[in-house]
Amino acid sequence: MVKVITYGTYDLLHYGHIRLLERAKKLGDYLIVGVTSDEFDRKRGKINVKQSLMERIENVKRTGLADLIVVEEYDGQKIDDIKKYGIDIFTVGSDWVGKFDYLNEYCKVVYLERTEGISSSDIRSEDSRIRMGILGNADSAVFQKYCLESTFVNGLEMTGACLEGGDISELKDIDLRLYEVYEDLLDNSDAIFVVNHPKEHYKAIKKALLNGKHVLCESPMSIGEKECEELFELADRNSLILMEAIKTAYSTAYNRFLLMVKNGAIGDVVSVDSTCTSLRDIQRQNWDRKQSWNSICAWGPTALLPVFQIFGVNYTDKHIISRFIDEEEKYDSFTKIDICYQDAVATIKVGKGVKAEGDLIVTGTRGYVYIPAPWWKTDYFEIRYENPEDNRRFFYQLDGEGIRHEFVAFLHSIKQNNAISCITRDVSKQIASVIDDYYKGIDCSYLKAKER
Ligand code: C2G
Repeated sequence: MVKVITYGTYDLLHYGHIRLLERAKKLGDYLIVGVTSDEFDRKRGKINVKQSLMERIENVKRTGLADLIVVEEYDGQKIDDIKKYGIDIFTVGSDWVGKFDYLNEYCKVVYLERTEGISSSDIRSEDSRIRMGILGNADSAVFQKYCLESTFVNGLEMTGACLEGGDISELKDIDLRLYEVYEDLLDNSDAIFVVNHPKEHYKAIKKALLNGKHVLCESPMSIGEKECEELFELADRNSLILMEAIKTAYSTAYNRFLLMVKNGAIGDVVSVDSTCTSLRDIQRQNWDRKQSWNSICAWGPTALLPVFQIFGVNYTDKHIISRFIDEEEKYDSFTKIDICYQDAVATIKVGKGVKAEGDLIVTGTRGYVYIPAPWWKTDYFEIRYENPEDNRRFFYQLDGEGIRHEFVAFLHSIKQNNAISCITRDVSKQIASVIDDYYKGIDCSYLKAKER
């Protein structure tokens, strides 16, 4: 009996896949089909897969061509499977020519002609083409980054930009249609990515929702819990998606770390220490304080995210300590916030005018989690115990700092008309509330910068 094996994602099964499986079957007497797991696809950069692993397995099964279906979960599994199942022939479409020649050491490798004119990514793009406009006041480098990230997301087209309060000619070298006024951007978009100054977020989001547009907004969504609540209600009333953007929340490693902590990997969590600093912005030549986000807005949401996601939002009290660059503008160079719960405490430190080790440490009664700087671009974390031999290390590839994953979640939410955000609404509202208290001076004390 000649045994054949082939692998694939088989998302939105189409005749290109089926023709491949038919010809693979004809190469021998017994065909094994390896269907890739969601995690394995994400790890190898396939972030747009629409269907779950079970749906994809079911579709392959229904073809009746596979004698056995296995799940491909890790690099190197092909060699293990070839040995385990005594495979005679490995086959795959000709788009992979050369990539699997190394398997000739274990079995015969056959590349079958790929069927032209059909692909899962084309199907994905057709049925979920969303035109996204960006409303910002950031520099063009940031717009470049967002445009690049959007190219990895099937069906998402970054179509236009509006630079509020900025010089639109700064964006001349990005391939986006530029709009002088926000209304024109709205008229030519299905969804808006709001990244202008946080003080303008509430107004910009409300206008987009009232114009029937979905909204993804860099956190904080508003300055004040009440406004945040009002925006979510407005989105629900209009069956629109309103999602908060904190890219860390969409990194696989960050979500794995959170899951392990919640599953008790380090025992009861007693403390979270989260630090985010960067001098880059204020050291830039053309740094403009009026346009620039202060430390609490630029870094506060990210630093607060693990605190509220681990302990929840019902803390007993907090103390905000800030050092200003500009007291009138409430532009802080450094802010530390201590947050107390019944049975735990958290400290965040954020700063655009200081430099510190940007790590995240989660203290537990059995061990602790250590995420090294820059922890917010989470791709690696350690779980450490008293006995170092029990320590565990985890690495999950993070492409694009998590922005493309954020876009995928936003697109899926629009498609399913159901917000599948990694950030729950109570966390969004509490972030808005803490920043509101900062501006109102509630629970605050201040460090006096040294007179020069
Ligand atoms: N295929 C094809 N014609 C198409 C599309 C896909 O012949 N129009 C083939 C691919 O070459 C592959 C199989 O169908 O052999 C499954 O394709 P995908 O689901 O896109 O998965 P892919 O990632 O290409 O699978 O490690 C091997 C990879 O997993 C191969």
